[in-house]
Amino acid sequence: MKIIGALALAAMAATVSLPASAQFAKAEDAIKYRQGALTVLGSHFGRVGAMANGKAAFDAKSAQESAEIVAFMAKLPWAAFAAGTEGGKAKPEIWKEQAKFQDLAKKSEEATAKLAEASKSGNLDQIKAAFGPAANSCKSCHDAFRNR
Ligand code: ASC
Repeated sequence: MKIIGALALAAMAATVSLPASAQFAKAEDAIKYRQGALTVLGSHFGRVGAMANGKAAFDAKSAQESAEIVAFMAKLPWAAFAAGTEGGKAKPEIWKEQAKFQDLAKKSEEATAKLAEASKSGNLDQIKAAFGPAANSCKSCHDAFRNR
């Protein structure tokens, strides 16, 4: 029930406003949290992507549901890359190039918010148009900051 766990963490994150450093007792907890959030994000992004790329039948309601989950989840991982939480697939560059990392994180939030907005139209072409930039925002951060 990894997804339920991640959603429970997400719900907690939405109501807790402590500084990131105080949210996780151990680096391992932060790593689990950000991987959980990104796993849920990736799963739902994949569902929208399958429709955008014609690999799954378009279902406007389910596309919107997933796109809104993606946009919400995209707000969560970044606070879990606090100082002292190096590890997982994260490259050490994250902690050396904070401005660049935060900028890419913000771009992902913005691009996924636009995808969620587009999904409300129920129009596949609008979803397709917003999906590409969102995918690119994931990719630029992975290329710079994620180990394979
Ligand atoms: C996905 C996924 C990513 C991004 C990225 C886009 O579906 O899991 O990490 O898209 O591959 O290029």
